[in-house]
Amino acid sequence: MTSAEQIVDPTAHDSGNKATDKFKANRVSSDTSKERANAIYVDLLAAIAQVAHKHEVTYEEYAVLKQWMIDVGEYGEWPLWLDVFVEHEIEEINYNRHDYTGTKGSIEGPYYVENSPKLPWDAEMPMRDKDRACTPLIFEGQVTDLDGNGLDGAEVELWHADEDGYYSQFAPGIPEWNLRGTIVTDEEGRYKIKTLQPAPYQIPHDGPTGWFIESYGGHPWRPAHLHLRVSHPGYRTITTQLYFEGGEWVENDVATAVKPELILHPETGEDGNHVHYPFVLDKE
Ligand code: MBD
Ligand code: FE
Repeated sequence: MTSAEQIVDPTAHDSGNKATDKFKANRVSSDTSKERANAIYVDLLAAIAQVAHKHEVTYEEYAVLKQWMIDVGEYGEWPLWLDVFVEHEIEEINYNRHDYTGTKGSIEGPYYVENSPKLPWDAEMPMRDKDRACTPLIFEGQVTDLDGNGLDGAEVELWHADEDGYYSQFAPGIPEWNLRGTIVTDEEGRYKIKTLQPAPYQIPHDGPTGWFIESYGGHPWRPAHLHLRVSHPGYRTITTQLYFEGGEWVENDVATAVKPELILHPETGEDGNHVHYPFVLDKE
């Protein structure tokens, strides 16, 4: 593509490949032993065998699966498909593994970017005039420890989609850090962020993840949501999402990432919608 070409609609191919490129930039590893890997893979293969036998999968269906997996890779949609359909299980398992009593987490999803611009505790998110014309959302609260002491200098990283459902850095034509910021709490741990009211969100569905959903008669919708990562040295970092009471798809999220504790109760004011949320961090 030349720089003179204008992309009007971001495609699944485009956002998928951006998510894949971002993911690949950090090579990951884990200290899984050979014994543990063996146990996991034996069970994984047994689960596949069980499903194949149960449904007497045909050769045509097997070929379609092979083709589809190749397509998911070529469209760069593995981060999308895995985070929509698998990440919530991993998140739950790893939350239950510890006896945390602080704020609950949720999945990160495919569109987190680290090192977003630092903002003071009372700030407006980076946004365009187009975003400023939407219903404002004033989101405030306090970051505390388990005893309720405010945490000075905690970082509240916030990212969310614009009114069209696009995330900066994953859709073309949006300023790099649009609707992404790292708010630093004041000495009492407070934060107050002005952003826009997000809308229900359709995951990219014009590629293999969308074909997959279409094939079984599902839907590609997520409820309107804010993504957050809240951290302070010495405390457990929380990755979470917040939703809006009564919002469409809150009861039926394609990514299965809603928990009752993560639902905000908006109050409508003259200057926009107001929501409060406390973040309670467990010690590391
Ligand atoms: C999103 O915005 C998202 O939050 C998840 C979990 C999956 C796809 C897109
Ligand atoms: Fe999202």
